[in-house]
Amino acid sequence: QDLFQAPDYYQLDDLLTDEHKMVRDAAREWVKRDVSPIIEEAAQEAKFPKSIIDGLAGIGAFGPYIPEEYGGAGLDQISYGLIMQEIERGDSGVRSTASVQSSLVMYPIYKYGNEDQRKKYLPKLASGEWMGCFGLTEPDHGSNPGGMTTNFMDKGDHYLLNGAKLWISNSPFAQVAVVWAKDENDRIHGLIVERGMEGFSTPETHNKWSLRASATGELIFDNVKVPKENLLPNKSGLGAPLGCLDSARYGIAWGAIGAAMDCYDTALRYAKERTQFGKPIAGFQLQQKKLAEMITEITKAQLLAWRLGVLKNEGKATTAQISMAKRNNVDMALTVAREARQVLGAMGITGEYSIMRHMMNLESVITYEGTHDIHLLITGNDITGIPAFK
Ligand code: TGC
Ligand code: FAD
Repeated sequence: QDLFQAPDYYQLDDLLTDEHKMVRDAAREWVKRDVSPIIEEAAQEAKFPKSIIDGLAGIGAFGPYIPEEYGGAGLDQISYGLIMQEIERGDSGVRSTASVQSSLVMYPIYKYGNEDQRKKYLPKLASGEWMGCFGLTEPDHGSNPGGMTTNFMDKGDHYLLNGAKLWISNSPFAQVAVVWAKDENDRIHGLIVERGMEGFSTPETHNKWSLRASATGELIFDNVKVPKENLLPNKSGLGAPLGCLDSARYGIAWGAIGAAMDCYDTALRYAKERTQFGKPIAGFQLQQKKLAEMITEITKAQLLAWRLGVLKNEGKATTAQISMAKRNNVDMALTVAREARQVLGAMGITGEYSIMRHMMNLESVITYEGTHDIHLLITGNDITGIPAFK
C-alpha cells in the first residue's frame, strides 16, 4: 500500500482547494497507516475493528459538514466526498461506518432535531464516544420503506415503540439508533432510541460474504418506552429519512471511486510486474484494454462526483442527480473490481490483495442506500415525470 497512487488522469487536483487536498491527504495517510494493515484480517474474521473509531473521528469523518459548534469538522461537501473516497480506498465497510454516523445519525439530529438534542448527541457522535445507527429497512420493506410497520403510540408521558428493523449497519454496537416509525395516523417520524432502553435489542446478522469488516444487525423493539423528548420534532413523513439518504448516497458516489482506484492501482502494478510468455502481462492488448477502460471510467466518475459536489455546496444538487452519481459510480467500481481481479489471475482471489474484498463489499454498496434498479427508476421518474415504482 505504500506505493498507492491515486489516479488523476485529468488533473482534477487543479479543481481542488488547498483545504480539500489537505483534508484528503490526511485521510489517505491515516488509511495507509491504520486501516490497510489490519483490514484484511478483520474482514476474514468478520469483525468490526473498533480500534479505528478514534482515527475516523481524528480525520473528521464523523460529521465532516456538521458545524464545529456541535463538534463537526465544518467542512464543505467536496471535503466530505474526498474523505469518503479515501476511507473506501481502504474498505467499503469502514466507509459505511462513517457514512452512517455522519449522514444517517448526525445529519437527522442536526437537521430535524431541536437544540437540546443537538447538544446532547452531536459532540459525542463527532468524537466517536457514541456510535450510531439508522433504522429504516424492515424485513418486509426494503426498497419500499413507506410501507413500514414499525409504529409507536402516544402513552401520555412517553411513546411505546414496537416493530423490527433488519440490515442495520453498526446496530450490534451502536449506543444510539435513529429509528423511523409510524404514529397512530400512519405518519413517519424519527425517534432516538438508546441502548439500555427496556425491550430494545440488536442481534447481529452473521455469515455475510460482503462488508465483513462492518457489523450489521437487527433492531428489535418490544414495547420500548421512548421518552417524548427523543422524537425528532422538525420534520416528519417519508421525506425525512429520504433526505438523510441524499447525503449518504452523495458520500457513496465519492467513496466508490476510492475502491475503484485501489483496484486499478493494484492491477496496474501487478500487470507491469507479472511476466508470462516472456513479457509483462501489461504488454498484452487484452490487459491494456481492461486497464484503459478502468482509468477512463474512474476519470468519468471523478468528474461526476466533483460536479455534484459543487452543486451540493451551492445547495442545488437534486435527489435525482445524486441517484445518478451513486448508481453510476458504484456500478463502475464493481466493474473495475471484477476486471482488476482477472488481471491478477489466481492471485486475485486471495487476501494477499484487496481486490476480491472490494468486489464482495461492492455487492452490498450496489444494494444499500437504494438498489441499482431503484436509482434507475428515480432517474426515469425525473426525466419522464412518470413514477414506475408501483
Ligand atoms: P415518494 O412518493 O416518491 O416520496 C415520498 C415523500 O418523500 C419526498 N421525497 C424526498 N424528500 C427529501 N429527499 C428525498 N430524496 C426525497 N425523495 C422523495 C417526496 O417528495 C414525498 O413527499 P410528500 O410530501 O409528497 O409526501 O415515495 P415512494 O414511496 O414512491 O418511494 C420512492 C423511492 C422508491 C424512490 C424511495 O422509497 C426510495 O428511495 N427507496 C429506496 C430505499 C432506500 O434507499 N433505503 C436505504 C436504507 S438506509 C441504508 O441502506 C443504509 S446503508 C448505509 C451504509 O452502511 O453505508
Ligand atoms: P428488495 O427491496 O426486496 O429488492 C429485491 C430486488 O427487487 C432488488 O433487485 C430491487 O432492485 C428489486 N426491486 C424492488 N422494488 C422494485 C421496483 N419497484 N421495480 C423494480 N425492481 C424492484 N438499511 C437501513 O435502514 N439502515 C442501514 O444501516 C442499512 N445497512 C445495510 C447494510 C448492508 C450490508 C446491507 C446489505 C443492507 C443495508 N440496509 C440498511 C438495507 C438496504 O437499504 C436494503 O437492502 C435495500 O434498500 C434493498 O432492500 P431489500 O434488500 O429488502 O431488497
